[in-house]
Amino acid sequence: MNAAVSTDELTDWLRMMTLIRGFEERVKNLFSQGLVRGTTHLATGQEAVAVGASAALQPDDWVLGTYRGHHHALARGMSPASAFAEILGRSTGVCRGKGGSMHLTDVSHGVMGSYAIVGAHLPIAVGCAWSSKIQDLGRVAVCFFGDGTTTIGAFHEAVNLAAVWKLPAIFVCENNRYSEYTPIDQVSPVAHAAADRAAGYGIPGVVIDGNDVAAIRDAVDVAADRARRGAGPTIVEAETYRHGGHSRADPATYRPEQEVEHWLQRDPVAAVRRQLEATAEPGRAEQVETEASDQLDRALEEALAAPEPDLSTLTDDVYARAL
Ligand SMILES: Cc1ncc(C[n+]2csc(CCOP(=O)(O)OP(=O)(O)O)c2C)c(N)n1
Ligand SMILES: [Mg+2]
Repeated sequence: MNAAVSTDELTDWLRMMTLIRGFEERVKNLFSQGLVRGTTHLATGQEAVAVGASAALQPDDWVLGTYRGHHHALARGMSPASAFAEILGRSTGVCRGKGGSMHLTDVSHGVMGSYAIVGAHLPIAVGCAWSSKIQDLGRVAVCFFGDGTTTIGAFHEAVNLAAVWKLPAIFVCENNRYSEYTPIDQVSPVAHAAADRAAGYGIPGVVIDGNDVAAIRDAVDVAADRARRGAGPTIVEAETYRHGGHSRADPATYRPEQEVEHWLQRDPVAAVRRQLEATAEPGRAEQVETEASDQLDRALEEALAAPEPDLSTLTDDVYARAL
């Protein structure tokens, strides 16, 4: 545990975290300019979970996330241009503009979907893990979900089956303390809504600092090793916080000011930046940030220039063709 972090790793982490943060800032602006239909759920403040977990995974491992899923998709390598295009409903989007912010999917990067129904993707992750086991693929399936999801039946069914069949699944709970507007301690009888439940399924449950990239990488590394050995799943509970409201319609006034301030002080992007500044040559962090920002500007320009899908493609990729 806690393998040393190199300057190159810190550079990669800052680059990706800055990219995710900047991507979501631009998405927020696009929505407020009325350029996008629907809604969006930002992961601002939770970037470390996606970046840390990805650092522990192999390119052919699978991840499944939620409607709050921009960070998972980008951290796994989805191109920002095709993610912007998807959110803007353009034909060059990862789902050809038919999925939008809540449904980013990119099988070529192991992003097996983002799901808007709370808890629905946990059994799907178990299906991925089962396919890996029966075909002896050596791949793990990582399922990201929120604290509130632990109160959904599908969470328990999925964890139970994965534990009984010793499937290579990793259940990563991003405990941001709220389920929409409800504090988790009002709906969970245990202190750690996900990890404390692990004992009931006879599997490890670990609680980690979800704003510490290295801690997440190490925890997922241990869980992935266990999964690949055939020893079964792990629940990793990452304690974190969303800086903004649940969705773009939520001003988040139900949260105590001091609580918000406490977590803003623990901003994971600023933390990685400080770490990099302490080890790299002067100017490295600014250079990384400028490059990420330029990359995003180019990606957004490309997405905005792309056409909307033609009406004739409406049902393409919607129905499976009979063989
Ligand atoms: C089955 C189901 N019930 C209710 C909702 C409405 N809903 C959307 S997000 C959400 C909160 C989920 O909270 P949590 O699991 O903590 O994830 P977070 O949004 O904090 O990332 C709810 C209740 C839904 N989408 N699906
Ligand atoms: Mg939550």
